[in-house]
This record gives sequence, structure tokens and C-alpha cells, in this order.
Amino acid sequence: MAFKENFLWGGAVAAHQIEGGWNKGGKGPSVADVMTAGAHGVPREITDGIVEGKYYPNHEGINFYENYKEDIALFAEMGFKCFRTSIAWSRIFPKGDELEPNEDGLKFYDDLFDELLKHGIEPVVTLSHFEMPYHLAKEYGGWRNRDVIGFFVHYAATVMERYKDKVKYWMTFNEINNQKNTSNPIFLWTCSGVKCEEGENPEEVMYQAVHHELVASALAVKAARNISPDLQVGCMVAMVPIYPYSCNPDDMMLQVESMHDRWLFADVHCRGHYGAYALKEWERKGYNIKMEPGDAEILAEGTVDYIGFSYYMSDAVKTGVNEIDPTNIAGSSASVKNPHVKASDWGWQIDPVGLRYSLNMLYERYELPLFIVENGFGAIDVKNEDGTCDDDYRIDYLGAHIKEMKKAVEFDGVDLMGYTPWGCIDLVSFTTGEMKKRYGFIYVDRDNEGNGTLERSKKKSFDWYKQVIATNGEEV
Ligand code: BGP
Repeated sequence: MAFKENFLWGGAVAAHQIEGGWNKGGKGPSVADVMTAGAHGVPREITDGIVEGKYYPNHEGINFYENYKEDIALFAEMGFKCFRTSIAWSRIFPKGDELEPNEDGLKFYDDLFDELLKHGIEPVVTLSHFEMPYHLAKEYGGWRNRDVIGFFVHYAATVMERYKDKVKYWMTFNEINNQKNTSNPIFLWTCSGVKCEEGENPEEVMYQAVHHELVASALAVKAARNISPDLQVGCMVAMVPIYPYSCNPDDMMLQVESMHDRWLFADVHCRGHYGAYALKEWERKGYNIKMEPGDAEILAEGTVDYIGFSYYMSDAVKTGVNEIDPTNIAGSSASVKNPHVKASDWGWQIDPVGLRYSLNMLYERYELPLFIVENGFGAIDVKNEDGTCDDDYRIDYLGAHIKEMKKAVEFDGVDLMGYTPWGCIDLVSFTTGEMKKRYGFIYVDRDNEGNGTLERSKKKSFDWYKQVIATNGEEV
């Protein structure tokens, strides 16, 4: 058998994309709550606050806040061993800078985790999944402000202390490296609460915010160790492996440079310090990233126990495609379509082998246990009249990825803890705000404008995944 006996099969979601109840139980607004709906190809709009008459999909999500018992029963029917969700920070600290937590918010997650445990499902919790209290973004400037470190660590310690007997697996910041995407204001603002002013260099501002988050993450790891030796704290990075377009040595070197911004975050989380390439980049660009005495020790001491990562697609880079700034960590500025793989309707390149490659790269580099906490296929599903949905393309996608992760475990010896496909129940898409970009095994009756009964129904992939779990990945 390829996978361990206690392999954590499950599914993943994030609070702001499913819960709804955005102002219930004393919750304060989060940055995610001020994002309007997008549409296919049209980016979401980030407002400066709630605007009368605008539709905010995250306000209602799929009403998991009130429906979680029924939803968890469906996860249990599929045989989930674990369920990854996040805590909405602003349910616990509505503004973010209070000393005393909101008891109603704490109680909600007590009940949620109890319900999961009742079904034998282990909660896996992200502390900050692309959201923070809106007040911290508005009044403090989000993560660019060093004070936010203290607020976050207080929040992290409060919830880890409260749930230490219910939640063993934690992650600090979801896809922390996605903030490298300085061209997309959604990422910068919702991930880190940072808005750039005229004349500021967004990349420099981003690196400063990221440094604060990395220090906060390390302090949260240290806090967990004081709270209980049983807690396991991981990081969460978006793994989009980059291939050289050809064996041209220049393409290969471009690939190495492009991967730097993937490694930067994981290097600090896992090795406890910035890679030499990052320090050189800042020096070359004249960036002044402020660090305080003691930060280096904190980063060195607060390294993670495991690596959580998302995997959806791979990327390829080619020299001479764009005007590439040679001083830039190339990121995806030199990305090209890979002719060997197909793409989803949203242009995400489908590449199961890239998952095995990623598992190998991460394991060779860090030798830490790995946890695939997101993988999935966003598609426009059509519901049949009898309520079923023939999502064979999703079964094909997930099955192909599971086969590759099996090879990584069986042939390559990678230490893999678990697998939680993204959006195990249909939810609000992060980048588009759409409901029609669906990932779930469970269909939710809701459209892009917020209409629908919210009724849940099983897709074909529901029974398929149930069988995968029942056979511990032997029957895919
Ligand atoms: C990851 C995020 C998730 C989720 C997923 C799918 O980047 O961690 O929050 O949204 O991508 O993306 P989307 O919803 O845009 O299809």
C-alpha cells in the first residue's frame, strides 16, 4: 500500500469563501468582506468599505456558518479523515487590536471542531487564509505595519490555547508566496491588507509586509511549542513549478531565477533565514527592508514542522518572450504556454506530473513531511434534472494527480501526510468571486448573483472520492 495507514484524506475550504454570516455572532468585517463579485475575465473590485447596493459574495458564502452540521455529515459520508478550514480572525478579534477575544466567535469554532471530531474528522486549521480584520488594514495599513505582528501572535496564541485539545495541525499564512503577485491588487490587499500609495514601489512594500508576516509566523510556531508539544505548525505555499521552455541554457537559468520567488518564502519558513539570492536582489534594487535586532533569531527558532502546499498547475519560462528586466526575480513575467499540457477554462495549465515533480523538489530541498492542502479543478458544472452532476473531468483531473502522488511516495520515498482537494463543497472562488467556478464533490445551488436555494447535492465525484478514501488510494 502506497499511502500510510493514517493518511489524512479530506477536503479544504477557507472561512471567508464558505461561512457567510459575515457580521453574525459579533464578527467584524474582514478585508475579504469588502470585495465585490467579479465575473468571468473581469477582476473583483476591492472597495474601501461596504458600499450600499453592491453585492459581496463573501457576505453569504454558502452559509456554512449555519449549515455546517449537514455539510460535515456529507464529508463524513465520503469518509474524510480530516477537514482543512481557516479561522476568520475577525470572528475572534472583530477589529484585530483588542485584548479580549469575542466569546461568540470562539464558541462557533468550538462547536465546529466538536462536530468534526464527533465524526472522527481531524480539523486542519489555517490561521490566516487571505483575510485579516478590515480595521487592521484600514487603520494600520495591514502587514506593512510592524504592530500587526503583535496582534496576529496574540490571535494565534488565543486560538491555539483554546483549541489545543481539538486541533493538532495548524498552518500560519495561506499561500504566503502569492503576495509576490504585486500586479494584482486583490492579492496584495486581501492577503496582507496593504494598499500602495502613489510613488511607492509595490514590490518593496510587499517584501516589507512579507518580512513582518514571516516574523509573525515564526512567533506563532514558538507560541505553539509553549502551548503544547502536540501541536504541529506548518507553512502554506502555492507551488507552481516552473519549467524551462527548452534545454537552451538561458531558459534553464531563467527557470532557476524564476523559482527564487517560489523558494524565498519556504526557505525562511523551513530553513529559518532568507536565501542569498533574496538579499542580493534587495541590494541590487536598493530596497530597504527594515528588520529589527532579534528578527534573525526569531526566524531561525520558529521553523515549521511540516510543509503544506497547494498545487493546481505548472508554468514554463522562455528567454526573449517579454522585455525581461534582468534584475528582476522573473516571477511569471516570462511565462509561456507549455505545448505539452492542456489548460482549464481559466487558463490554469493541467499537469499531474508537475505534482510529482513538486513533491520531489520540496522534499529534496527541505526533508520535511509534506501535506498537499489544495489541489483541484475549477469548472462550470451542469446539474442534471435529477440533481446529479456528471463531473467526469474532475474525476480525471484528481485521479491523475493522485496517481502521481502515489509514485512520489512509492518510488521517490517522499514523506506525504495527506491530501485535501480544494473546495470539497462548492464555494466562492477567490480570484473571480464567482460561484460558477466550482471545485466541489458537493454541488451548492447558488449562482453568480447570489440567487439559489443553497441546497446541497452529490456530484458523480462524490462516490468516486469515497471509494478512493475507502481503499486508501488503491482504487483511483
Ligand atoms: C488558492 C487559494 C484558495 C482558492 C484556490 C482556487 O490560491 O488558496 O483560496 O480560491 O486557489 O482559486 P480560485 O478560487 O480563484 O479558483
